[in-house]
Amino acid sequence: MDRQNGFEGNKMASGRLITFEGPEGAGKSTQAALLISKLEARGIEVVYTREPGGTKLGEAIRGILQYNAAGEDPCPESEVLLFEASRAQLVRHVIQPALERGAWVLCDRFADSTTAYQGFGRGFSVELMETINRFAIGAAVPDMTILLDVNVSLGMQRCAKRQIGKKVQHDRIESEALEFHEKVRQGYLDLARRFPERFRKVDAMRLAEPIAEDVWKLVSDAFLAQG
Ligand code: T5A
Repeated sequence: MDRQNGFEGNKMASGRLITFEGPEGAGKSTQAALLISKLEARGIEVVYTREPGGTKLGEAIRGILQYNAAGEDPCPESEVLLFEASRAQLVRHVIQPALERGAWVLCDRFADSTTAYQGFGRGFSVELMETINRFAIGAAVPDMTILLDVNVSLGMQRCAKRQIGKKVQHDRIESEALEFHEKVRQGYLDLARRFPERFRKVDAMRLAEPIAEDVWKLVSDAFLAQG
């Protein structure tokens, strides 16, 4: 295993895989959208996707994981395996083909979410989560993981604000206790320290625009500097 990266060092394709991670309300979707417009303006094909979801199977799993679509709560072990099933499908059906044709894939959450939420948050062995992640992602190793770091109370405030006037309220995992979300945040910070080659931590407790400027600098310096 590549100790700097956290995954096997068997990268396979000409495209780029950039993953956005962070606690609830970190602004992952907002920042992904801003980055997409900058990349597309440069003529780069971008595929945006999310976890759980991104395929028919993955979206069905998302309904089960977030809103109990199967009619009962998944037990913690099932929860891990459902996230991984969604991930395996997304990699084989969307991410891998896109990378092979040279597209850039921006993924809103990826394998590190399982390590942070189910490992650090739920208390499963981090090593076990990393092993299952490697099975699910195969060669789809992120080139860069942007960790949008936000404190739990600010992230939750943003989520609550977004919910105002909507029928669907907080989903199953979002509704976990604040202590759970604090463990998730600390887990992400731990991962960023362990894998500095791949992780880029960005202070997400600011307005969206300066965050987007930092994200753009990180991405363009890493991948576009020569062109
Ligand atoms: N999960 C997922 C696991 O437990 N294990 C796993 O392996 C995986 C893959 C997914 C849930 O599943 C869990 C984690 C999650 O609990 P989801 O619905 O996909 O849930 O939602 P999240 O990925 O958690 O995304 P969030 O709902 O937290 O939002 P984002 O994408 O981080 O934030 P965004 O951009 O939607 O912004 C949230 C709100 O804040 C505003 C936005 O306008 C929006 O209203 N906002 C800002 N406001 C002020 N300043 C800024 N800088 C702002 N940026 C955004």
